[in-house]
Amino acid sequence: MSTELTLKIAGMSCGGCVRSVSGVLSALPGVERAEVSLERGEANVRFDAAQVTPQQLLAAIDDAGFEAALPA
Ligand code: 9UX
Repeated sequence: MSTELTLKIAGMSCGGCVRSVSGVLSALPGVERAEVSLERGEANVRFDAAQVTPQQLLAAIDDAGFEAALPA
């Protein structure tokens, strides 16, 4: 069963950052789709909650050099 979440991401400055974030999210087992918006500073992610947790999504983005947070 897939879940959808829109994460807030700080620190993205160009399309390369968008590709980096898209890449690290897509590489996680259980991530089905990741749509990253530079303008909004967000990533909409659809994932299988049985395979990956929201905290793992945040950690992967942080490890890539950005600062991710759950929606307020
Ligand atoms: Mo663009 Mo981002 O030159 O990590 S790729 S600012």
